[in-house]
Amino acid sequence: MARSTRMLIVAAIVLTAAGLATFVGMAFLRSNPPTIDFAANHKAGQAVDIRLQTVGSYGHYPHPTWVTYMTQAPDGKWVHTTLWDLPAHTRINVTIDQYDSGSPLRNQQIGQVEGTIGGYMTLNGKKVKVLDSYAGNGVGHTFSVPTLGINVPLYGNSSSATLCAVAPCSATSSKYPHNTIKFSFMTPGVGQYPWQCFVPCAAGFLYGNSGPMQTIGYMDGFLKVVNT
Ligand SMILES: [Cu+2]
Repeated sequence: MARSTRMLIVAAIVLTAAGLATFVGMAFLRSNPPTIDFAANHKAGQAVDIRLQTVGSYGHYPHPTWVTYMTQAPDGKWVHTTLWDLPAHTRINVTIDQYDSGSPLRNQQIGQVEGTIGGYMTLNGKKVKVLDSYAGNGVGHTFSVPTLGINVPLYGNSSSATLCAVAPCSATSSKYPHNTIKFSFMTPGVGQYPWQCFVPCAAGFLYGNSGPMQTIGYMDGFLKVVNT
């Protein structure tokens, strides 16, 4: 075989390999974390129910020690993601099972419930408008959508209790303490609205503010509001 032909074949193989690697890499970036579709088959005027949980440590690869949110998909499966497709101009009923501990807030403002329907949440069935983070177990996380003015503080569990350390915690909910927080809000028009936790809850990171606090799928995500 001529040298030029051999070089052509080698170049073709190298290019194909590089192309495949790029394709696989991009596919991974596109699909991780996945987006849960709460907008499919949505009928106008119908509310959407979402169940989430907050866990002190994810318990799995690649970051078993990172604090995280989890999302229950419409089929009941728990998924490690914070990305959701939501129908526009729709009431969203959120339930959060909070399995993590809490602490006093650095900024008392985020102990206030804001932007929900009625301006309140329920904490284990009781109506609450503001949490005093210096009382009881303090605040573990928040669910906050700055562009929509939404803020919901999540009451902590006693740090002396044995807390759930492997997500999802639902299968073992009777074993581990948790607080159940419920609230509702209206989605706006089509757009991507970032949401996040505002408690610096990333243990082991400078000021608790990097790692899971800056990673989609853990302590922040997007409301992807779509037309249905
Ligand atoms: Cu948090």
